[in-house]
Amino acid sequence: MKDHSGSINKIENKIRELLPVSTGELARVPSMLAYSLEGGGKRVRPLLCLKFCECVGGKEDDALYFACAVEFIHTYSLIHDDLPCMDNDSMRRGKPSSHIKFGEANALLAGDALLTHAFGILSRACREGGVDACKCIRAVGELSELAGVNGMIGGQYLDLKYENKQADADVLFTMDALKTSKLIEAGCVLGVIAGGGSEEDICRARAFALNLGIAFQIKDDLLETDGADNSDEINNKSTYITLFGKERAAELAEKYTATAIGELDGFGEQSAELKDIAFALLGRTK
Ligand code: GRG
Repeated sequence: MKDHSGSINKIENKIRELLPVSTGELARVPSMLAYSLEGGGKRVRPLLCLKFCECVGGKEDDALYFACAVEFIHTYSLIHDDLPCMDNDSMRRGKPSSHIKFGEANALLAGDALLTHAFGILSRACREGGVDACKCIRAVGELSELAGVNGMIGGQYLDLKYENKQADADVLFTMDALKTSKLIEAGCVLGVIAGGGSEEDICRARAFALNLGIAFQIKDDLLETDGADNSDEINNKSTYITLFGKERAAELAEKYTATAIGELDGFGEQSAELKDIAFALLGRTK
């Protein structure tokens, strides 16, 4: 795969630059956000955002604010997902989870702050990033939908609802399509918007993200099954592995990746890097 360290470095630097700043009694609050944001994340969603922007004729830098806003939302979802009332995971991105480090109430606040700040970043894209105001408004609408009740939150609701219950294949697909694909879709669609792509480009990005997200979640479940702490097992969660077994789940991850890659054909040669990223995610080890 092509080396994406240049793009990742841009994302890392912008994330740091966009962190809220506080002093005095509040000085610790931004550092709680920074703790979860910095170090260890693969930056898949923001990278897809930059690459989709390029794919439709924009420059990576045009999509940087949008990319970071999606990563702020993603990081909030991880902090909340790790809480004792959710998945109860004590490690995240190779270090103690936010609630282990700062306590449960502060972790809740850190997640809330990241969520709120993400929408401020979309407005700053216009005010200080030179992004067209109409693109920013469209991005606000897309991100709130995709991260909201009919998006990521809805998926998490189903995930909790089906704890201790076997979900069938249809429920599982819906759950993962919401919980995981929707935020990946946010990265992809916001990239197309930033790059000035057409409505047809946005449709292609959505179809790609749906399939990539399912493949991504199956791979995540496979990695969790092989890891030391399997919170899916502890929480009695339904996954493609509990439903179909490891071998069939791995085949399904391949199938959804191939479908995702196929959805990019309409972009022509411009989508080569995106195809490369989708394929590489299938072979990831974390
Ligand atoms: C509102 C209290 C409250 C909770 C919301 C929305 C939510 C909790 C959780 C979202 C669901 C979730 C965490 C889905 C998992 C998606 C997934 C596979 C995450 C891992 O993503 P990676 O591998 O992580 O990209 P890194 O660390 O590399 O960024």
